[in-house]
Amino acid sequence: MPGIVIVGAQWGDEGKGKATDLIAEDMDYVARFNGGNNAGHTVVVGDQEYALHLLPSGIINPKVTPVIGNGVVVDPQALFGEIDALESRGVDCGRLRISQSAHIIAPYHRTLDKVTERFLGKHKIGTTGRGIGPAYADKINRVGIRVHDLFNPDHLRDKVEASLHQKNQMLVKLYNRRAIDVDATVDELAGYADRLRPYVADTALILNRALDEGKGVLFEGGQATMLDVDHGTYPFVTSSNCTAGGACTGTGVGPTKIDRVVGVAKAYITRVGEGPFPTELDDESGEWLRQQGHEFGVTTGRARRCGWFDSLVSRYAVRVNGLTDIVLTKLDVLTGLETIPICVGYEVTTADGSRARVNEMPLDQGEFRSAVPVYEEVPGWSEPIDGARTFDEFPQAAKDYVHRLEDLSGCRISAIGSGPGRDQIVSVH
Ligand code: 2SA
Ligand code: GDP
Ligand code: MG
Repeated sequence: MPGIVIVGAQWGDEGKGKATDLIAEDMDYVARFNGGNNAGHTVVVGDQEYALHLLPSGIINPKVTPVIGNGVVVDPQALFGEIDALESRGVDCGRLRISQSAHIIAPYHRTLDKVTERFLGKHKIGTTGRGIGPAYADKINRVGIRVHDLFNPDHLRDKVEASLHQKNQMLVKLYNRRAIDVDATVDELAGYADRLRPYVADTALILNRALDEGKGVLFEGGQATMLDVDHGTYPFVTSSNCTAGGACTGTGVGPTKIDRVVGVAKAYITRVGEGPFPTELDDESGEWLRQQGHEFGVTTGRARRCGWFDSLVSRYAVRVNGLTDIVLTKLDVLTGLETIPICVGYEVTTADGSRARVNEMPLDQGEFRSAVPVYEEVPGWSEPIDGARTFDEFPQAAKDYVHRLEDLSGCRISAIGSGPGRDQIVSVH
């Protein structure tokens, strides 16, 4: 059985939750490797819809052991809230295993996230306000608190003091806010220890042993390629590695154990938060996509920005993730369009002020910000496809659209989503 990585190929919300739930059918473990409860992954099973944030999408499947890897940032309050909500609906979360080395999102990280965004003003990132950036910043600054620190009260106090020392000076002097109380913070975090203990494990050991024994491990990415802190549209990114390499560093499993890397892409594109988005539609077509595709944030409820499929983005995602195949979702949403534009290049303003046509993702953010999409228009279809069970049943124009995206992306499309339901997915051979 293989090691399979699933990543978002665009700016997120491509339907990774659904793809993970499906591929998890044949897997023994599903491990989250990055991000935290900023994620919103939807899984629809029959008439039940589950919105997962911190927990791996495999949690719905009783045969799967869900794992939160060391690369994830864990907000204990959010974790227990999510476990309680799922257990009240009959989903058993007792199998969950959490890395002892995962970093904790403390209450002050949430405060700092919101304060920083407010002070950034027009330069804000449009974060989810869940404390993700400040928690990862502490990890990199070596003043983070890890899961195992919660089990040693003296150690925990030292860590909280070290972390709050500089932050309190900043909060008081720069932001004119009250200092955060060390004692109250230590008490709150220590209060989670007993409930957390049974879930905590050496997850790198568990996953490596599982792979060595021939078991199947699915590595589930949060957010997406274009939100990756290294490869995304920096600074309008999240603070973790959402690309395939993050699966290794975020779980402690080496790249030689990975057999397949699946990129999930929507048949169009959405983005939440700030930052450049060349194919964004700020008109009635964008509103049409938002309504047809129900494009609203699963975590914050924010309206998602919508635009046409961008083949520079998908080609880039194929490259930086080493994708073996793409799962294309929400093709059904495009039904009813007479023609469908596909972005095949950009007109950008270069550093010397001249205009140029580029066919690959410009890594200069100035150029990217100036990008005007060059479109190719292909015929649409009017027949609904949400009931199709095989690729052959799709209208010819839908098949041609899929093949064109495949050609432009330089990667095989292995499955197509034709609706939100678990069974609304069609394999492409
Ligand atoms: P953060 O909170 O520091 O990670 O925000 C930084 C940027 O990352 C974006 N981001 C997301 N983009 C799409 N979907 C996400 N999850 C939720 C969902 C979003 C929601 O599934 O709908 O409910 O609003 C997600 N999480 C982070 C974020 O918009 C910033 O651009
Ligand atoms: P994720 O963050 O990548 O897991 O995606 P989200 O759950 O945030 O957003 C994807 C949305 O699209 C969810 O509401 C899914 O139920 C829905 N969805 C997934 N695949 C399909 C599809 O093929 N067709 C339609 N219409 N909806 C889909
Ligand atoms: Mg989402």
